[in-house]
Amino acid sequence: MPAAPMPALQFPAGFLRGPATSAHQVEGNNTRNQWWRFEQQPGAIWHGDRSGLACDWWNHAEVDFDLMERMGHSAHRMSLEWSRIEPEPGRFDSAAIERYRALLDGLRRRNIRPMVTLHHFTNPLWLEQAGGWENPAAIVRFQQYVRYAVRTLGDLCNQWVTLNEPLVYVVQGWVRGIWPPQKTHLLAALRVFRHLLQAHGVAYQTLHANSPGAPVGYALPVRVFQPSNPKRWLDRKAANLKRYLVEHLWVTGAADGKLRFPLGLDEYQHSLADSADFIGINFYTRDLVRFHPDPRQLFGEEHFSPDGEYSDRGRRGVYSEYAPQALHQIVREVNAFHKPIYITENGLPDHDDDQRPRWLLGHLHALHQAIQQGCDVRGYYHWTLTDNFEWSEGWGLRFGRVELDPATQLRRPRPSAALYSAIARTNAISETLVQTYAPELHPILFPTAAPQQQNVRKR
Ligand code: IFM
Repeated sequence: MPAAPMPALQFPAGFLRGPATSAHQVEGNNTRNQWWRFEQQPGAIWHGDRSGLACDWWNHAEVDFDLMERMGHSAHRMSLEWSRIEPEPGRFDSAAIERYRALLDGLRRRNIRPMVTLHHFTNPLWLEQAGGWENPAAIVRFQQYVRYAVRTLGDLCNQWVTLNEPLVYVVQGWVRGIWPPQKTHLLAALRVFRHLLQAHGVAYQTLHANSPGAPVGYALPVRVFQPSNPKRWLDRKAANLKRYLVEHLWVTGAADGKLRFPLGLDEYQHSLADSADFIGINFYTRDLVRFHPDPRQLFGEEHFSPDGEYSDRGRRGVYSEYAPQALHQIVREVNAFHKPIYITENGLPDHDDDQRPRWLLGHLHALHQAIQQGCDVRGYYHWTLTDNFEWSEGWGLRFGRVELDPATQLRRPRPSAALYSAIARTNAISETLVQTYAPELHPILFPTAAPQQQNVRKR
């Protein structure tokens, strides 16, 4: 007699499921920001790619909204493009706001709850020309834009993210120098970081003053740096230093309002204190760190485990190692701040979709375990629905559950689209889904069920 199926791994009622996107990566023709200008430089983007029409959301986002609805999504994290809303300093564009109102309304009519990010890597060209985030005036400029956005969109959006991955923005632009403004200048990097943290606090207050009931948070890039050799003191110190700079400075600053060294000397910022109603975690991988004397590497060289499993990004750089246990670890750590947690991004580049189903299941299982252990996780935003413009890697990395041909705008769902859709619809991971999409995970997700035949996938 066949064994009765095990009970599904059920997520709590109201747990939000849907994709995450950002304006520049999906809208198309965002010609007034610094990324558009950067893309025109020869050699800036892999294979000379450009964002171009991207996923054509400025004209036809509803095509993907329909897909989300059909896939049973209950939430979507998107961002606003500052350079559309304020194309010149102090001149706000009501037509852009009308389009964003239509987008937010379109989501709500499909029963998809929007979470809106106000800054996701791009700046208006005019801000960039005035010194960008190195200039403290950016904080006031950002506040004015945020005030306008919440006053004109606040009736349609009741959850806000101030800034996306501030540390990624700083490291890529001022430490590694591979994103605009292409600098390698540690002091300037710290200045920008400090201004971003202050801007977060100011934006938090502005959002609350204008839309008191709407929760506000940030989306933190988390890489769970671990010592390459835990027995080596220098490796442990190097990993801890990275965790301090990349994660702790921000999270603790937004909790107690202090600008810690090297951002400041513990100055207290009233607007920053208790400035997160929730914590957003963007998780893609863990990093191993071995000590390195180079201060530009922050005294730690990042590398991946030699026997790890990698996404399409391979061993080249970031976002690559399969490490759901690190997601579990970080969720438990962040839970100590007693704030609701959202996974504001998680995904992988996988053009042939031979890993995505298993990675999805592995990470959702890690979250499920954390929830069972009492962590207050309220939702999971998968990066992403449709292939989109992946910054320096252009169209060379495919993060979508739906394949997109940017030239024709034709969309073709990959197998993982049906998987995530089934999870989203039922708010659960069933044994059948695991058997169908990643049987090798069955003993891990359903350890007390009858043993299944193992089918280990390629590395
Ligand atoms: O595409 C990016 C996104 O803009 C920020 N987080 C990581 C994603 C994948 O690299």
